[in-house]
Amino acid sequence: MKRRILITGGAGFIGSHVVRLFVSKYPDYQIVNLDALTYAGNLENLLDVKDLPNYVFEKGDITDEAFIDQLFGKYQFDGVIHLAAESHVDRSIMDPLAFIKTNVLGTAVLLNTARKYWKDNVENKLFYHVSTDEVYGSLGEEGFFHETTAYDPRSPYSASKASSDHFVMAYYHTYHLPAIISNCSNNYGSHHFPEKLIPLAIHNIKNNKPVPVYGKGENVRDWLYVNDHARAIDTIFHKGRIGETYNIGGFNEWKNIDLIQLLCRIMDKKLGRPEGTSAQLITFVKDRAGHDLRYAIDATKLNKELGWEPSLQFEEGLEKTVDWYLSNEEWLQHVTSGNYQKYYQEQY
Ligand code: NAD
Ligand code: TDX
Repeated sequence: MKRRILITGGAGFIGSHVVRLFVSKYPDYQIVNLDALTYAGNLENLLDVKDLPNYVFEKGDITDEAFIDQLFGKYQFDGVIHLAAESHVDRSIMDPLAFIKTNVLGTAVLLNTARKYWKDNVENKLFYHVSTDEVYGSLGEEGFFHETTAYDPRSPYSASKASSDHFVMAYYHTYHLPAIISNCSNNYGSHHFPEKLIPLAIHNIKNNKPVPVYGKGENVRDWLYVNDHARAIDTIFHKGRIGETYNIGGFNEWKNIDLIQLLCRIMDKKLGRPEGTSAQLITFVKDRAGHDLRYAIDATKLNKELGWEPSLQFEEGLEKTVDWYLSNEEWLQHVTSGNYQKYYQEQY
């Protein structure tokens, strides 16, 4: 079936991987990438696919009702994969309102417009909302987040994502808008903006700068290779059940300090430095306010119902990620100039 799909936030980290997968795997689909190109959006992420005939880029803001309405009118979308968001927890602590605007209002504008355009015929329509495991709050030493776990967001970022999830389900129940949500764990891989732990650490180790570890480094995250998240989105978009939530994760938990130690060993090897050199850069800094202790996703439903599973072991994915950063120096230079410097100064 030929489809017209709106992907929001396609110039960002995960979005660019989703756009790349869809335009190359589905030559019959028209893929429209809508992105405001904030500090996190970068069309250099899509240089390899930008000239494909089934791909179009539209610059615009998801909170701009008139623009979104005009876009739906122009393309008559039958699917939306919504990734556009403010995504960094530390920035949400500095400026919560920006997160409420984009993540809550922006999602509501998209839902409302989809509802308007799809109201007479919802057949073969789908609003797919990409969300995070952070909506479930923080775990102790044991247990997992399941699709039925009660929401308990604790940062302005996770509160804004939780709110957007609630609006998606409200539109499903109230207006019968066909919708699906997935909640994924921490992603890593190429094109990840270097404000986030893994690319920040790679960048700093390479440049012999301190690697900041918050608190004692005991917080635990469940890491998934970004291409595996994109594959999960593809699977759920095509095979998921309307009105359902799917958790996506790698069953791959790491304490931050252990992860950074592993990364230091990989970097020593790749840079030809004596073992132990990079680890000397580890610097414990003030903890993040309200720092969630542990996230762990149970992705059994997605595996059992739709057959998805991660394709890579963490060490292999991390090596591939390091290789990408070491051979894409120009990309890193571009994204770490200008505004990034100001943000980085304010952080420490
Ligand atoms: P990102 O910050 O790298 O990219 C976000 C993109 O959205 C950027 O291209 C940005 O320009 C765009 N954008 C921001 N505000 C916009 C607006 N008002 N209008 C239009 N475009 C706008 O984020 P990411 O890490 O790729 O995350 C993508 C989505 O996946 C987010 O919804 C995030 O909550 C979710 N998610 C991320 C992770 C993760 O580990 N990174 C894990 C689970 C879920
Ligand atoms: O410099 C750092 N030092 C450090 O110790 C940074 C940037 C982070 N950390 C810690 C905080 C977290 O425990 O590392 C862990 C990972 O931090 P981030 O990379 O900022 O990710 P996190 O806060 O876990 O959120 C990410 O995963 C879920 C994404 O940014 C979210 O968009 C996603 O929803």
